[in-house]
Amino acid sequence: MSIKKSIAAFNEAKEVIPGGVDSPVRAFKSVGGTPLFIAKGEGAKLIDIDGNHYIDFVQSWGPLIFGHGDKTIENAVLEAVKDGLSFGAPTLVETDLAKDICTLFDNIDKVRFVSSGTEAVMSAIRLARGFTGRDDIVKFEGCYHGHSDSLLVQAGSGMATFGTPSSPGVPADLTKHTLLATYNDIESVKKCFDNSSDIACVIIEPIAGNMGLIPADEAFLKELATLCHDRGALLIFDEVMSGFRASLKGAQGHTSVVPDIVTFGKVIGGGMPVGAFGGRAEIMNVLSPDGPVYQAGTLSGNPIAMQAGLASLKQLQSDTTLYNRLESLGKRLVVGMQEAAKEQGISLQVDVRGSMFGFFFNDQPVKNFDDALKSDTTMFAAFHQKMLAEGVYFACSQFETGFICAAMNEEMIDSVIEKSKKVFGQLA
Ligand code: HOZ
Repeated sequence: MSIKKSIAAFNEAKEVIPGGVDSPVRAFKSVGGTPLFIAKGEGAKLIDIDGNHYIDFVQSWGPLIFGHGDKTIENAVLEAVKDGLSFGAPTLVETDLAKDICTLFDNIDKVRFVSSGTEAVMSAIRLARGFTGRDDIVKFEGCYHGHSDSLLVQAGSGMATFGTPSSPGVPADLTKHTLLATYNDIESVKKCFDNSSDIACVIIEPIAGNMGLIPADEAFLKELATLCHDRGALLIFDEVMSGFRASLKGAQGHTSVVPDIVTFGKVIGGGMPVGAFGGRAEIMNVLSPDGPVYQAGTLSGNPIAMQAGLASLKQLQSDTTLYNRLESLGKRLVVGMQEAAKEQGISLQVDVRGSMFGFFFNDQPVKNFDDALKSDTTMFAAFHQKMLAEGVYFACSQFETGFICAAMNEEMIDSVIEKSKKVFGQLA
């Protein structure tokens, strides 16, 4: 397999784009090799500019639950484009999409749209602070909530991939209100509350996807919700990744815990740049122009992105067996890979939530960031490279999640398991 054109394209990009990429994890730095430059996506497959085909388990880092080039979403976008790209004024489709979300979630009376997950979370935090009149926030080590200043502390995703605890350029003054707790460890959260009476909110990825896939335990989430409630802090579920991925109701389809605010991104835009945050009316009404908490965006609620999101959500709601199908494909994949690895004496820890899957090169259960960091990243890098050469495109970091899309089938999954058998044999 030749990737000559991708190598040349990467070198050219590096001349004019820092690191040759517009988002750091894409650079393949932790797995070695060259990022592939993509020419086209077709269903479950990616085609690079050298003409190589890959089964794509990244799916644009989550948004494409129907795979590349889904006709319904494509047509919705093409129709919308004919009427204009952006108005910076209200359109009917924003209300349609908002109604869909509010109907789906009992705890969401109102929702506001933005253009990215980062914006959604940043705004949700400001809202929680404005609503409670408090300044401190609690986040968990290894959870990633976008790249706004106060959340870039012990963050997952690219920060975990590159082993950076926090970013230069973020003044300590801006992170001094961010308290850190350990995922799945309620005592660590209690300590935060013992140390501060000024906690506005606790933000959590209830199904963590940015330190690899680590779901929160139900008992932990319940205690967390009680603690927040008792101490007058809001609980924010960051469902930018798990929203409409882990189930139609995201993590809320897997837990009885009800958060005060939920953030969305990725799937909600059907592949277009969309983020959203929503909650009870009493909280959301604090937002400007009804209330004093300011939040805005020129392209927020952009009609093309809204139509893509609406088309995506309508399809998700109409196919009642979809999530079960995707989850069984995910389980088939990780269990097959786990068995193949075991035959070669390699330990894999695996998990699946709806269409999200994860695997760690680790011989111990992974419950938090520290556990995840003990994984064998050298082995992961070798596995990643060799699977790529076999035409399988996994996320280029041990600390990211894999995604199943509706265009995949059992035959495709079985072919990947077969390829993994060959690769584990080479790695043993
Ligand atoms: N932070 C994203 C994954 N968790 C990566 C986004 C990208 O590089 O496109």
